[in-house]
Amino acid sequence: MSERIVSWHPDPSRPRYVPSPGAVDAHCHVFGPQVRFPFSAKAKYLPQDAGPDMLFALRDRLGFARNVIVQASCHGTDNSATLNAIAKSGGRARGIAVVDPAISEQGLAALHNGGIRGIRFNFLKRLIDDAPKDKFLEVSKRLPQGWHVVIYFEANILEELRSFMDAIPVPLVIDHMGRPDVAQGPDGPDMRALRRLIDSRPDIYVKTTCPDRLDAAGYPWKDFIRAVGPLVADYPNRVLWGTDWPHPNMQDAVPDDGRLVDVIPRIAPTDALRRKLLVINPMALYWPEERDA
Ligand code: 0GY
Repeated sequence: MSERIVSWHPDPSRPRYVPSPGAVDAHCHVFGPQVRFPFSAKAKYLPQDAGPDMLFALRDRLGFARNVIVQASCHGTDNSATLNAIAKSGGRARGIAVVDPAISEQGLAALHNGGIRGIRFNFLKRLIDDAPKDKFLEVSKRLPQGWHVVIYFEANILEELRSFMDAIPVPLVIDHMGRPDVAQGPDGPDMRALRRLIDSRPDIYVKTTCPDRLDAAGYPWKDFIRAVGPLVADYPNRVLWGTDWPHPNMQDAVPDDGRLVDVIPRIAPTDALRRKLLVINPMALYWPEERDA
């Protein structure tokens, strides 16, 4: 693997929808810059640099106030690039780390001080070599106070992961809703399985993200909107939203971030729903001290 890929739009449109004041982009990443933060030897893709300055310029262009930066698989378990971006954000970013499950208490405390508020378990075989459930469970039991676990999996292994997820003793956030087949519609088997999962405990959140990844019919992502709108309406306290910028591995179908933002009012048609999706729910997970102040 030698070619460094570009998966983000060079000039995203300005969205028509203006996000609620204080809106949080709760799923995005940074790549590098590689000279300071080299990619992992195990990386399954090598992106061009997409560092904090680019991310924050996009945040401002799209009308968001804050970011939650999720450690991307290409950086392995070295969270330095994510921590660097958080440090540069002036308090307007927090993050999700990927850790070696054997990480020490001091290592976890250092991540907390750097603005990390959870860890991610990635079950996508095309992105990681192994996902040891027993070790993941062990580390999930000794996370700092207030942290949660983010899980990335595809719909075909949801049932297989149920007992593992049930045993995680902190809140769970599901990346991209566990990648349901949105073409099945709002009552299709994938969305029903997702609803059963959400119903199974009060502290599961789902990211209603990535129409570009999930809707095979492409823009204007009608299947995504049809499947996800009812989910937001039925679970307004359990949903998050994010751009997924810089859209890892989407180099063959790079989405326009402005169009992604314009999906928000389609899946959350009232101001009250949008405030939950973009402000209240992510603030509770990532900046709870501001909510409690
Ligand atoms: C995403 C999705 C992907 C990649 C990663 O960590 C990653 O590399 O999450 C993907 O390729 O589906 O959320 O960014």
